Amino acid sequence: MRRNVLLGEWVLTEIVTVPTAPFDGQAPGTSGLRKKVRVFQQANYAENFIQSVFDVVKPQPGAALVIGGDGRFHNRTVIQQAIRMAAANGYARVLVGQGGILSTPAASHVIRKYGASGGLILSASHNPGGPDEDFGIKYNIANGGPAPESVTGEILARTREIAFWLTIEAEDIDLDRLGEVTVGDMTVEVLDPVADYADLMEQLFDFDAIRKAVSSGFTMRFDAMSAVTGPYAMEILENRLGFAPGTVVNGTPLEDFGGHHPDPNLIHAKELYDLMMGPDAPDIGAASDGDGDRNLIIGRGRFITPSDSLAMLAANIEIAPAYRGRLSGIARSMPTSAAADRVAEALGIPCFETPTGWKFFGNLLDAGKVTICGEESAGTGSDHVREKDGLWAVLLWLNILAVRDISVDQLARTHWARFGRNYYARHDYEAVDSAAAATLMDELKARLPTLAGEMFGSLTVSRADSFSYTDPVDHSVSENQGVRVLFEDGSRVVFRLSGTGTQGATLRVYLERYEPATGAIDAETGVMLEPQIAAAHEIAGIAHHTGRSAPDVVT
Ligand code: VG1
Ligand code: CO
Repeated sequence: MRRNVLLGEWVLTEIVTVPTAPFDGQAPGTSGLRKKVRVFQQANYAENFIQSVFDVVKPQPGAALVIGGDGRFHNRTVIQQAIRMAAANGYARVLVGQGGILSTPAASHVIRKYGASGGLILSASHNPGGPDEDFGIKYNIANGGPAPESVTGEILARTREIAFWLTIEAEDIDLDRLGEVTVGDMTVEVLDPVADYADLMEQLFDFDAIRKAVSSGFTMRFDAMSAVTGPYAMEILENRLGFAPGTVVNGTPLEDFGGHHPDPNLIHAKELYDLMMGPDAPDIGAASDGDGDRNLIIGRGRFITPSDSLAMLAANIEIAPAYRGRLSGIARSMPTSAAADRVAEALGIPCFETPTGWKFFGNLLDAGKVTICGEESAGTGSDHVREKDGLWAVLLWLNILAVRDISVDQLARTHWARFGRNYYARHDYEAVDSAAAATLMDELKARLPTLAGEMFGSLTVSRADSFSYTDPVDHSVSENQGVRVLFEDGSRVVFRLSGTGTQGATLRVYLERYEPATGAIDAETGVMLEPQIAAAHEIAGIAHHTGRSAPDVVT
């Protein structure tokens, strides 16, 4: 209700009902609904999805909603609309990042810190931005994590039958001005997107130790890729930790990420990679993606694969103050290498293998079964939030290096000398014809029962299956989470179709081979994986189905 000043009486804010019809294909994928901006710009498109979320989560009286995004093109438009819709759907309060900005991990933290009932995160992560590029919407629940499949399934069902969405008549708010405003009967607070997150990082890590290393000459470069982590990295690395001005490059978030893919890998962060392999390399190079949840770690002359990073961080995490004496378990997504499993085994703690996507870690983290988790796709995180967290991983690396007084390369070598090395690569075949990709996967699955015992080059298949996961906490089952082919020598190939692409299908082929500490731990990854690459081609008929003999991207 709102007071009508002229008449001196209470009136209800009028809720406007807008008729609509369902759109096909609003299924939330691995990490929310992702489509081209042009698709999202259609009348009712974003509104249908947001209303479907509200219809499913049914905000209770007093409920607060967090809204923020990675600043890409179309971010502000959707935020203004979402605020009006939240007011019409009964939210009491919206917390929105200044300028519409909240990195994905920061949004997760804000949801948790302020006890919000959930949040809308607007991002297409590492995908390019701009009028002809990608946009996305994801709903996170009260624990700060991406909605689990039970919720996204209901949202999808709702999008298929939606007939109207609710809004109120209200002007756009000033997203750039900190403080509270009223929209209908709802309070909107525009908050500093960086402060709470930076404070949290300072509680978790030994900033003094890092500052000391910096003052004794420890150097870094952080490439924010013109995406959301710029302001966070500036505040934490340069202002609070004392790294030299200019340590953070591409630190201003741009709506089109400067025309690049904000994807922190060796292809899209090539400049950083070249610097780190050259004579002027600082001690560590790092980067994050569009929405700030991924990380890339490169030492002087040494790239660390995300799978190795997870294992190395897990092995050293108790160096960081907030984790001392409390590493309960590790979780990794199925395609992530088993390097972390060896650490868990050595430490006598469990290691969980989940399907791809951070939503599968939520229950394990909530139940205290795991403290750290990670994915081969450059995602690492812990129980401090319920999303993967790019800067968190970078800071944990810094904390470990500062305290152990060791280089990235030395740390990696010491790790492999103890645990052995999991050579690992992912080959992506992008924008493949969707029907062809589906046929490839279908034929592959049809072959599974008879694959065991078959030989591909020097490799003999020991087991092959379609990965199915039973959540150890709520016992929900997720089937068809990727095809695994395991060989007798312990190596493996995994096949999956991406759930985040916006164009055709992306086939991901994951390759892994283990060498014990006594074996070849300093060889070239590409060479070491040749037998697995050849086997993957033969088993899946990649060239036959996709018309491609080589991947578009190797990470
Ligand atoms: C990819 C990665 C997955 C990650 C997901 C979201 O999914 O493989 O590990 O969780 O992106 O990451 P897919 O279905 O395309 O393989 V992020 O940084 O986009 O939100
Ligand atoms: Co991301």
